Amino acid sequence: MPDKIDSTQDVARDVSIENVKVRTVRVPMPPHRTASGVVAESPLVLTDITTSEGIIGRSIIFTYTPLALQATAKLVDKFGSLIKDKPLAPAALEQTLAAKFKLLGTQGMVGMALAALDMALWDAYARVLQLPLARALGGIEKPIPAYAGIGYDGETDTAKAAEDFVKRGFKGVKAKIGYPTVAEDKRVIRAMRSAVGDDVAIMVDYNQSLKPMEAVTRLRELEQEGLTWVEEPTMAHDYKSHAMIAAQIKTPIQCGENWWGVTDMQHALDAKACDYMMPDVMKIGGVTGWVKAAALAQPNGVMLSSHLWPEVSAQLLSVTPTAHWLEYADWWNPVLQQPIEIRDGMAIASDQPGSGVEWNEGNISSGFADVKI
Ligand code: SMN
Ligand code: MG
Repeated sequence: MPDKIDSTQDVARDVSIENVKVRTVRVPMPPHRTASGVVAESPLVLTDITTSEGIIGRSIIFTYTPLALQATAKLVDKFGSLIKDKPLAPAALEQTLAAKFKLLGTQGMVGMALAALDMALWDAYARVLQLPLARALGGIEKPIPAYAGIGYDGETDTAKAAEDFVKRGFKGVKAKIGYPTVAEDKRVIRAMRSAVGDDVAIMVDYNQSLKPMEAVTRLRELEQEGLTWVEEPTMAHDYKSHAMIAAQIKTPIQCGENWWGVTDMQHALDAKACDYMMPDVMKIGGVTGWVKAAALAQPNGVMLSSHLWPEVSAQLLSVTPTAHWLEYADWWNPVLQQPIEIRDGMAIASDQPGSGVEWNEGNISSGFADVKI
């Protein structure tokens, strides 16, 4: 066997975890409105795992509200102490850590903190192998169709935002709806359609805001609008009602961003809750969780899209047999050295070692005072 291959294997085998560093930042952003609340800023936990080789793995955790920021960071720090001096073996560490939370469970902030470590461990692992994450997972990076998200911003502003994204090359746009009446929802959709034309995919997102029967009556009225999907019409964990809606509505139903781990995904599959699935790499359990979700999606014939985390998700969708759409958002660009590139509407997964997460330390240390978004 050639020496080169032996030495690479040895490098990966001997690496252990030396240090886990955790920071918090609050990145300003234009408010993102939904029918179920506003995201006014991006509270992020930034994790750096330093290995014995000096290679650093990084991850971003998004806590939605600053109220959960410090507590989540504390958990990442606390759990980080459990992996010090352990071999850099992300999938094995995921099992070791999960075992410690069998009685408590791994939903909520516990799961977020575990995902912070998992994503940083995989980033470090890919960097040790000097491969993009997609290749470290045995695949190859590939372009993924990207759509851009638009808030609950009314007819005129939603249509204008959609038009701007399409001018930038996006082939899909998703708007938050769930206005007081279906007539208003329809007006927003039609304004978007007339702004972007027939060749652009339009998705809509109710963010869990409708009662199940209300969803059936509303969505029936939207069946002629040519929507690519309707997302989370009702409560995320009410799989039975989602199944009832999906059975009666022709437009594909999309769900997944609120599933905690693949067990939730399995429950959704068992219930036939939706046509498409879009796990969130953090809530589904990091890279390890996503890989399990991708494995579950394929035999069930389910197309998988991503939720936020465009850089990491581009790597993961590259190795997902049923990859569908990547959700584009630029909210965290200020902390990144190299945000994901969109070329002709496709997300281009980084061909550099790692998961695509490298800090813009200048912006992070400046506290974002001067960051223009
Ligand atoms: C969403 C993402 C982030 C914050 C609020 C809502 C969302 C989506 O539902 O699908 O992008
Ligand atoms: Mg959504």
